[in-house]
This record gives sequence, structure tokens and C-alpha cells, in this order.
Amino acid sequence: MEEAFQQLKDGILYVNPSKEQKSATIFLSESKSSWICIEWLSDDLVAYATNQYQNLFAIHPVERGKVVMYSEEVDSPRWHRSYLHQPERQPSRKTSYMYSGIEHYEDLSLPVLFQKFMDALNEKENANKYNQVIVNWYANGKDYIAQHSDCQEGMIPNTGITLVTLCEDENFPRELRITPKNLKNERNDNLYRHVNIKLKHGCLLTMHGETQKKFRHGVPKDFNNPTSRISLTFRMFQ
Ligand SMILES: O=C(O)CCC(=O)C(=O)O
Repeated sequence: MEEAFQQLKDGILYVNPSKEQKSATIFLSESKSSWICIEWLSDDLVAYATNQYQNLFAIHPVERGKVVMYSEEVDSPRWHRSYLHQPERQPSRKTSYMYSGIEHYEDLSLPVLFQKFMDALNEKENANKYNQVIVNWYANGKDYIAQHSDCQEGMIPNTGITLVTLCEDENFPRELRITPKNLKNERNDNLYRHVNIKLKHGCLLTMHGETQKKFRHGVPKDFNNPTSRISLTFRMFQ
């Protein structure tokens, strides 16, 4: 039997998105200032992603590279690359996860195989368009992205950050965990201790409002998962 779309247990909200529900909004805070939306790629695009999956995976860089996490330069536990608009990395700001690491690439063009995803997302946008993409390639459940919040410097205000998930095997979705931050001079009005969302093949998850200010997100290790995953994260820069 399919699990319910949302289940609350011991203060943790478990979300198991279903294609039956074309779009769902989940508020993270009492004030409704932070929320996520879950939607789906079209059936045609999911079919394209399934057929091209191995080619999409093969695009990952040779080296895993380094990222800055909590002031430290560390080896990345996945492959990643940023394409198109390149926000300036400011070494003085050591606390933020800055856009896919510290490597410098001359060619920032988006590989043609990924263009369809960008076009599909931008087709639905009017005032502003997505103009930056970070792709993460996870070899299996040992690869992960640690809890972090995204730096929004230079982004168009009030625009969301959208994650697209592609799975090698749809029976092995990874999970996005969203956890509240301890805020400095303010109470965090988070509704849940954590929110755990299954990232299914073809799902789109957009983080809105004060999600980055009040919450962290990450994809934890999942040692029972032998399969790979690709995520594309889209942002709108000025
Ligand atoms: O792989 C994912 O879905 C998460 C990616 C992410 O959090 C990021 O690139 O900031």
C-alpha cells in the first residue's frame, strides 16, 4: 500500500510525494514565511531523463573537487558543477556554501543534454527566468550533501530555488532533510523538528521565502541505496 503523502510522527514530517498530486505546498513555519512546493516534470521529460540517464550521468567532472563548508575547505562527497551565470565567490564569506565549490571553469555553458530541463522550468516563469544551474551527481548512497543553507547574495529577491531530481532507479529515492536553524535574536517559528522528503525521479522541489534564513537542507547518506542520482538546482540571478 502507498504511504500517505504526509505523516507527522514525533515532530518529524515525512513527505512521500505522489504524482497524483500535481502540486503541493508545505509550510515550514507558523508565520508561513518559509515554504516549499513540490511539482513534477512532464511525462515526456521524465521519459527523456530515463532514456538519457547514463549520458546525463557521464557528464560529471573527472575530479570531485573541493567545497567550503563551515569555514573549512573539504573534499566534496559527490561531483558537482555550476553552469551559466557565475556568482562571484567571496573568500571573506566563509560560512556559506558557495555554488558548487571553488574550481574555476572557463566554459560555463550548460551541456545540451540538460537544456530541456531549464527550458521546461523557464516556460512557466514570466517576470524572471532561471539563469544558473548547479548539477550534483551522487554515485550511490555513500555520496551526500551536508546540511547547509544556500547563499542568496546576488539572486533576484523573492525568487525560489528549484531542485530537480533524476534517479537511476526510481525504486531508490534519496531523501531531502530540512532542519531549523537556531536564529540569533529571534525565535524560529518552525512547525516541525525536521521535514524529510522523498526525492523521487522527476520531482521538482522549490524552496521559497525565508527557507534559507531559517532552515538548512541536505541529502544525508543512505548506505542501503546502491543506485546513483542527479540533482539540478536552478536559481535566478540579477
Ligand atoms: O541534491 C539535492 O537535491 C540538493 C542539492 C543542494 O542542496 C544544493 O545544491 O544546494
